[in-house]
Amino acid sequence: MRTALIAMSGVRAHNPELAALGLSLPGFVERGKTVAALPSLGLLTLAALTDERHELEYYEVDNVAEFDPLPECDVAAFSTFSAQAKECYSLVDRMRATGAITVVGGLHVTALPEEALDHCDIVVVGEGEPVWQRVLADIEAGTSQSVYRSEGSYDLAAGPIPRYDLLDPDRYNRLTVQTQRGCPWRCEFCASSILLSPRYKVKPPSRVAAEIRAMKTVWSRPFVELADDNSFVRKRHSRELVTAIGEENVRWFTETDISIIDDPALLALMHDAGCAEILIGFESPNPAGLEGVETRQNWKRSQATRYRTAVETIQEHGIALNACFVLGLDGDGPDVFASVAQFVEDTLPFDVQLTVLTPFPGTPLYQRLLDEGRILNAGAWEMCTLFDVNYAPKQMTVEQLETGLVELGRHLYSKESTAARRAGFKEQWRSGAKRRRSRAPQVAS
Ligand code: B12
Repeated sequence: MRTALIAMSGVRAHNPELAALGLSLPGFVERGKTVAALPSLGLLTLAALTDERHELEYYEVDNVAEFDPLPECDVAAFSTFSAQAKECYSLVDRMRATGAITVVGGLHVTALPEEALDHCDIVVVGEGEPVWQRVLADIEAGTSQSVYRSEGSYDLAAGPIPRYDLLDPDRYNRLTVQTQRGCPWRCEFCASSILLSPRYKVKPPSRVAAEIRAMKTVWSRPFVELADDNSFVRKRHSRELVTAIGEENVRWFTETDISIIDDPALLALMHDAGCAEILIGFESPNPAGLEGVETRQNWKRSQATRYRTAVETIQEHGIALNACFVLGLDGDGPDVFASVAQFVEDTLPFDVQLTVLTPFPGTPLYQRLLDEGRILNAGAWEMCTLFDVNYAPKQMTVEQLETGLVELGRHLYSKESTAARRAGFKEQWRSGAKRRRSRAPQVAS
């Protein structure tokens, strides 16, 4: 069967001021451009599970209206997140009209399979690997069902090596490898891999290294972005993972949580293994803002007093920190914009990521805001960009939140503020290196 794998791609922001600001501010644009240049790891993984007798083509679609001519195929398989779900459905409708069997998977339709079935023939709920071959076999036999579900118990060690060879290396400035799914924490707003795998699970480090080697056959010195939500949860595994990546001689980036500061030896190992930057969700510099964000143990609230030292502890190991803040949390009032600015200016993380609280479908946050009558436009998934406001904030107006985000962005992504953070990182790294040298045992000559 001729099979087209179609990834919805590109970045989105509907707030016109933000979109305009994105054109001029390095912080928004740099991250936007970097991220926008990523392929669909989900579809590359499924491609590797597709029997060789099926012809395979991989497409990335940023603008559905311009996606023309349509691929000629028997099966069209789509991957989308929430922000582009409606654009995806319009393309699904067009492909279905050509006679292709249409299949949709990914985080958005995992939360809302019924919605997807208004457009496609088949929806895949959850992880794709355990069901993809069955989907294709059933289509071939004419016995396909409308819904296939995986239960999240799939062993990542059993996965295939993604088909990086399908990519044109000139199109990307980095590529992704996933080392884990799920997270031990339960942040109310999280719409990431926890929707696929509630249980935290990891890929064996030797497999991660094999995937990086496969990537290197396409691109000799790739910058590797781990498509993880929280890479370093199990201590022993973390060391083995970092050592394995280090042996591949690449620069890399990942996401984790603040508990990494309890393991300076791991931070040192990460630096030596090529880790350039880590991203941590600080969410709010205010203890009140953090109240209830993590729903199991109020863990993020319990870490608030460590936020200031965390930035320095990480950066003094020569690892840049991308500190992420979620604006508009229920516990934060309009003073949060000044607090974030102050925190950043005091601590100087290399990068800052500003987003607004976003009720993604399938999250506890979405359900709570719906129950409280605070979703402004139900079903407006195009607003799920992390930059657009689609709920009534508790302690400010929608306009205050929108303006606050734009003004804080203008301030923190200015040339001056960015330069100060870059310099701060270098200074923290220098003084950390000096301190470690002075602590090293003196060897008598
Ligand atoms: C890489 C990435 C991108 C790339 C995506 C490339 C792509 N098309 O996949 C790009 C740059 C395009 C991107 C864009 C955006 N992203 Co993004 N992105 C990520 C990131 C960092 C990793 C995703 C990843 O590779 N996961 C690993 C793969 C293996 O998992 P997967 O895609 O879920 O696929 C598995 C299953 O879902 C399923 N599956 C998926 N597709 C299909 C299709 C079929 C046919 C089948 C059978 C199965 C199947 O099988 C796969 C294997 O099990 C995550 C953060 C994270 N740490 O997860 C955010 C994330 C996915 N992004 C997010 C967001 C918000 C955005 C943007 C809206 C940002 C913006 N302002 O524009 C846009 C959305 C545009 C869109 N496409 O809808 C949110 C999405 C939340 C949600 N539920 O919608 C995440 C979770 C980040 C977050 N902080 O919340 N992103």
